[in-house]
Amino acid sequence: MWHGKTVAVIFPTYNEKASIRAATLEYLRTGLVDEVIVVNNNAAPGTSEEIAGTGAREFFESKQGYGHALLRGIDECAADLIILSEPDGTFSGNDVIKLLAFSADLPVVFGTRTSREFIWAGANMGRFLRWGNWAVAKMTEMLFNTTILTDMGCTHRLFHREVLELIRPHLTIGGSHFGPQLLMEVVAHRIPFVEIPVNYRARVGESSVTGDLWKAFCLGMQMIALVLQYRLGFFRAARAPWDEVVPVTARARVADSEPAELTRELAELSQSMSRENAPASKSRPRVTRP
Ligand SMILES: Nc1nc2c(ncn2[C@@H]2O[C@H](COP(=O)(O)OP(=O)(O)OP(=O)(O)O)[C@@H](O)[C@H]2O)c(=O)[nH]1
Ligand SMILES: [Mg+2]
Repeated sequence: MWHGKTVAVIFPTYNEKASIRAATLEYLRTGLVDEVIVVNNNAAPGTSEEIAGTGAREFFESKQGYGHALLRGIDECAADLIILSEPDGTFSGNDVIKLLAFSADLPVVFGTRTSREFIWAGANMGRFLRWGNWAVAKMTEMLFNTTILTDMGCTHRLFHREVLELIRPHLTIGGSHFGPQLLMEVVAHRIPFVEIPVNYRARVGESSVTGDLWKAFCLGMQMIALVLQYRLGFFRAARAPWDEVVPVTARARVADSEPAELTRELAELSQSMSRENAPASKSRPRVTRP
């Protein structure tokens, strides 16, 4: 729970039998996550047994692919704040609070895996992946005049529920470049967002996407094609801008949900501070220099 809003984490799973239990518990242990939704995408045998008893809810999605799995999770999720992640050990539960902190100001918080200080030893973020992701993100930033973007495909992201409701009809990609499509739909709807560095650790087990350089290169090409298609207007024609559809800003909604007690305490604190910082009493004699 965060400022009266429920928080859910969605994990798509395919080949994470060895890490999914620890990942689920790591997120629940933060005390901020109300529920973990696991979408079993024809996952390795034994995955369900690993999830059992953790408190996570498991759904089964038979349509194969990263996008199909995440979409199923989104459709099943009723939380106010929805965090996407992966249960392969790469993302950290400690970053939940960072995503949530920015959710008070903006309806979308994207993670980036390309900040050097956050890339752990052994993480699959070599030069090619890091600069490739950065280059396509910068291209997007320039073509659409967005705020800073340095990663197109980081799964670790937070959305206010209204955002996903707005863009859900336009999410059509079932495969690996669903991540970039999600980002492009946020951009196309002109939904305010911020990108923050998140920890990126070594994966437990084999990566089936970006571990293979050729697959990663093809994914990069698909990302570039997708961005250009959006820029050329193939997908953008019928997008209603966020400000027109959801006129109440995320900031106002979070402020509304702050407990009255906290608001009163803050008011008292600011009053006492303004008293303390007020110029010294006028009755006090001025110090005159000789
Ligand atoms: N490869 C693959 N992953 C799937 C599928 N369905 C769900 N996923 C999930 O998608 C996530 C990404 O797959 P990974 O094998 O970790 O690929 P990756 O190298 O992390 O890819 P990036 O996150 O794009 O860097 C994992 O959480 C998988 O469980 C599927 O059909 N194929
Ligand atoms: Mg992964």
